[in-house]
Amino acid sequence: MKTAIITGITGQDGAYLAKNLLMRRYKVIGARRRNTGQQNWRLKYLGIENEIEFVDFDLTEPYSAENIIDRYQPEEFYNLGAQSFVALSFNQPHVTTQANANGVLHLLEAIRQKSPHTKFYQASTSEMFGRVRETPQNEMTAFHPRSPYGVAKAYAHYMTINYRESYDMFACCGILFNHESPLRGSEFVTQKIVKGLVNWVHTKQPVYLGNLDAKRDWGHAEDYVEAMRLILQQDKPDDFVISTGVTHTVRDFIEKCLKCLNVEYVQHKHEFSTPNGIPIIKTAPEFFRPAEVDVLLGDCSKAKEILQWKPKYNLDALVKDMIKTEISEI
Ligand code: NAP
Ligand code: F7E
Repeated sequence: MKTAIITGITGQDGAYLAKNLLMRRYKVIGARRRNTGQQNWRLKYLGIENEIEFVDFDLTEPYSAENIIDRYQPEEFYNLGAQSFVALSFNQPHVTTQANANGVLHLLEAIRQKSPHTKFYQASTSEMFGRVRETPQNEMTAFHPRSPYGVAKAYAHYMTINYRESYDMFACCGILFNHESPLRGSEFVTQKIVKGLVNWVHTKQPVYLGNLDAKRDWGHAEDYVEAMRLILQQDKPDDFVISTGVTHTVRDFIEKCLKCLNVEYVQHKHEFSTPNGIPIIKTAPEFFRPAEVDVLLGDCSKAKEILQWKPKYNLDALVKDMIKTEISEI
């Protein structure tokens, strides 16, 4: 039986990855920080809360990393913990850097010193491409991050590669493009739209958003956690772009949701309304960012070839899954 530690176990990806590994008979150690709320709701939703051994952990505390790595000596370590909300990173750049950059250094150093056989997965991100230098983006595309979140993740990405090259560690980065699911946090645009529009059907309260023209390559988290697992099963450590290879605007996502909900609509420059003028989507300044990533589109040819990975969900299937779940929950 292999042991895997997952940081960020209470988040979207942590929950799906835990389920994936438990199905393969892993012992899963969930590294989570103390919290007074309903932190385990995703694990409960997937019916796996009782199959996980939890351990206290915070990315910002170096001893925390050392303690858990020394104690469990895991075969695999998936670092999915992060302050993951890009918009918040502009208001909390220090907290974001402590967790997303320095936190990763703590883990790498703890593995080097206490458990060098442990294979390490770092949750890198398409946000590092930022103001993109080429389209589509692949493993060789230069980074130009546009947020404290992206900058911190770029540091962690290079540090992971540096530990691999300096100390011969099995340390890998998955450069994952946006991935969503019914378990996505409600602050991210897809879930905000899904929840807002299902609520609109009942209340006619408009949903307030920011930039409707941003383009993202959206996949399904269930597909993407399988790629994480595959990355750590290879003969040699390496970095991989994980994406669908298709990009859509926020507007497209809204349209797909409205069609799924059978709502008739007309589009204007900054809003959506019904044909007789009832507002559905409006924009508000607080949801625009100081610097935006306008377009992301991933080229995952390397993952397809080496990992034999490809996504099962396209955007229509993702929208359907999210809307269906939201409707069944209210
Ligand atoms: P998420 O749902 O926001 O989950 C983030 C997790 O990190 C939560 O479990 C959170 O715990 C934990 N966390 C935050 N700060 C921490 C700290 N100081 N110490 C320990 N744990 C901490 O994010 P996700 O969508 O699952 O993403 C997983 C990882 O992939 C993140 O690193 C994210 O940056 C990266 N990523 C995500 C995407 C995407 O589209 N989803 C794409 C590329 C990369 P609490 O429950 O205590 O808040
Ligand atoms: O924004 C625009 C916003 O917050 C997507 C994280 O998982 O993926 C995620 O980061 C786009 C942006 O995701 C609203 O300006 C418009 O252009 O859903 P998001 P993100 O910033 O792309 C990457 C790969 C990660 O690594 C991150 O951890 O949608 N947008 N109006 C809005 N976004 C939000 N959140 N809210 C709005 O009202």
